[in-house]
Amino acid sequence: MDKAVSPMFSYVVAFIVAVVVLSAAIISIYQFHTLSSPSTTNTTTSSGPTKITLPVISSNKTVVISLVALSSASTFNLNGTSFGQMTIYVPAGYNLEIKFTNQESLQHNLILVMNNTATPNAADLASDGKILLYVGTTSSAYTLQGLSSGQTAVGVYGPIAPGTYWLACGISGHAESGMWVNLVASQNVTTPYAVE
Ligand SMILES: [Cu+2]
Repeated sequence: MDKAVSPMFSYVVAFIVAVVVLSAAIISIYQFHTLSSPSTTNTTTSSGPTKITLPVISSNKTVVISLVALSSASTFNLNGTSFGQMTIYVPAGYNLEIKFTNQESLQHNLILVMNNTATPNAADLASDGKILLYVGTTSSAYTLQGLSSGQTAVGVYGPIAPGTYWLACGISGHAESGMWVNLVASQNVTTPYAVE
């Protein structure tokens, strides 16, 4: 007895097998893609801005601001922040005692600028606002010279008028490369703080 399978039946079986194999292939490619794609959920590691209360010498209404060019961070950093990532809020009318330390081998200084642009965009920051204080440098040398590695300098300015300022490195190109923080003096601030 020859139980010959009809050609039509063979074609149908072949077709079903092909569909199953193709489906399996598509599913595994899809799963691989899903597993290997970066997840768009649960990747948020930031816990939001960090708020730091700044010390005040109440007897003479002085806010103490300490900034360090860290050797452990990018070259043009202040306390590890760059490009205005940090904003310091102080009460208008207070004095500022600004302590600057340079840990890096590259020289840096710190100047207080009442800025008239949103971000530093000139090699000489005098073009971006009015320079009010020089820390670790002088009014004639700030675009060139600063503290050497391991040095600390302190400057005092005040009383500060309401407005927006930068604390930035005055050496040509350093602020443009990110070495600046924002400072806001306002009647609405009672306790000075920094946000980064
Ligand atoms: Cu610098």
